[in-house]
Amino acid sequence: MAVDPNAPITITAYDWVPDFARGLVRDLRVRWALEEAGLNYRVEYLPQGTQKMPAHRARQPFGQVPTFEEDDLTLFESGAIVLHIADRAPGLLPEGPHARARAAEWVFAALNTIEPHLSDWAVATIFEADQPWSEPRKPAIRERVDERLGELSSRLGDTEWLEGTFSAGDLMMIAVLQMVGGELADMFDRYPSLAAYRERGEARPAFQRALEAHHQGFTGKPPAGWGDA
Ligand SMILES: N[C@@H](CCC(=O)N[C@@H](CS)C(=O)NCC(=O)O)C(=O)O
Repeated sequence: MAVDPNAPITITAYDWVPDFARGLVRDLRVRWALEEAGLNYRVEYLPQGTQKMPAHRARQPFGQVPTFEEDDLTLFESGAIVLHIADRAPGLLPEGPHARARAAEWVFAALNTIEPHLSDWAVATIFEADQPWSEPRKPAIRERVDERLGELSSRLGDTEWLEGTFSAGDLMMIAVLQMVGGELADMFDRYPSLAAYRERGEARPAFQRALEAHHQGFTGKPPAGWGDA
């Protein structure tokens, strides 16, 4: 295990989230990058609500997780954190400036081209599911997700990783593809090479260690009033 209470790197995560969010909270991608890089880290667990308090907003202006702290460096945004980790450890960024730029390009594609549609889907089906506008929006969002996954699948083809060797770009893309579940899960039937790609990522020992540590972290209780009608 790379979780070590004396490690110089600290990340933040929640001590409790509802079941639907477990496996999806974005500390997972940071843990995965740290595991791939072989870097020990410790975790500061935030009880729900404290992410919006000044102490945490000082390191994450939007009151979210994850964050990354080491020495005098504090970072927020999972993409920036993963790229920072990748930059200092072999195995997540290939050799050579062009190859590195292409790996970074896929990190941004995951976060900026694929994830927003999956976030829209989560808003419509979970966070605002009870709002009258959500049900009518679902077909259009689903179509956009399908289009993007089809395009990604076409580019990936039968190759193992997006740019030949596993990189931070694959890590972020596969982390984002974790959001394709529930009513969207059938998309993987239409794009089997994408399903196999995600499975290849999930089979990596570093992913498995990160996922286990992610789940083990949920030792807190729901906030007062959670689940009340
Ligand atoms: N763009 C940010 C998004 C971070 C984010 O959405 N974090 C969620 C957990 S996965 C969160 O803390 N949400 C609480 C909130 O927004 O109040 C990143 O990639 O780090």
